[in-house]
Amino acid sequence: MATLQDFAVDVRPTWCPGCGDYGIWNALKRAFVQAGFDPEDIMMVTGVGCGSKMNDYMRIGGLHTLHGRSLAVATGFLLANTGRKVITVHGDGDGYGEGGNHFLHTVRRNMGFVDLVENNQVYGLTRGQVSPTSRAGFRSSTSPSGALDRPINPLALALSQGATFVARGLSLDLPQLQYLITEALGHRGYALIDVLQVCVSYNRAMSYDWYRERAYKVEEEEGYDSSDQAVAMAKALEYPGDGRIPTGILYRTEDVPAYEEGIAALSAGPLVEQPLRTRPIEDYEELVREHM
Ligand SMILES: Cc1ncc(C[n+]2csc(CCOP(=O)(O)OP(=O)(O)O)c2C)c(N)n1
Ligand SMILES: [Mg+2]
Repeated sequence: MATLQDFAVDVRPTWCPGCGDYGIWNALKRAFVQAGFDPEDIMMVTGVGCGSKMNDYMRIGGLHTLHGRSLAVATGFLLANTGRKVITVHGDGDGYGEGGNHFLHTVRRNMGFVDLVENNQVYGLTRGQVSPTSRAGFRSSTSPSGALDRPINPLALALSQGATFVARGLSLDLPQLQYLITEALGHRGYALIDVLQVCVSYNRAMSYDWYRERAYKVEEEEGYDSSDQAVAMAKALEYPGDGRIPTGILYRTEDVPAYEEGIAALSAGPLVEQPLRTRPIEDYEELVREHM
């Protein structure tokens, strides 16, 4: 059984002091241990951004991809290697902006991996431009008079496309985040965890206290039914909004098969472990004659 120390590396994060990514970093490692994974079981696919540096800071398999492309790369990786536990970790710009198209299709396919989005509602790495989840009126270098766009609602969007696991965490609530990640790691299909993350440098208005005053846990609401899609949608529509922020597992169903479960070739095991079937050179020459 692996311990936290097994996931440690000798590299210090370059995040700002007080960044919400530290909490997410800790919660991820603790969840891997709690869920019983060894470092070599995990493949973490990231994009580009502050939060996408995550796989540099722990001992696991890692793929650092292009901005917005982590879901596409994770899909390819998973289909070739269903024996690994795949998790994508990336920012709100990466996941919902540059990668917005991949987001929709990953959800509707129910790809069997965890998608953790560090949603600080700003482009952090490039020093504070407006992102797809920035609130309307957000002042930044690219929106000096305040953003005109209304923010995307990722949880509602995911639910509308048939998502099978939709959760929200807070970077400042480590025990809840560890719980959400552990549950997501055991989910059958695509599991979205949108983590509202404090950015102490470029989104100072949304401070630790700002979140504490607004956030509440759906699991503490009497009779909350996380298997009811309509109830979950109503919760999802509360934020972004004017009032409170629901956190926890808003919706979950284990009744929908993951995409990869439907692929006949994978019933013989992960592709990377199946014998490579090569064909004689005459077959290839025949093909060339036929098509050239
Ligand atoms: C195709 C492409 N467009 C733009 C960039 C520049 N760029 C790098 S990181 C970034 C924003 C990252 O924001 P987010 O995904 O929210 O992550 P954060 O830094 O906030 O954690 C941008 C626009 C890029 N690297 N590639
Ligand atoms: Mg961001």
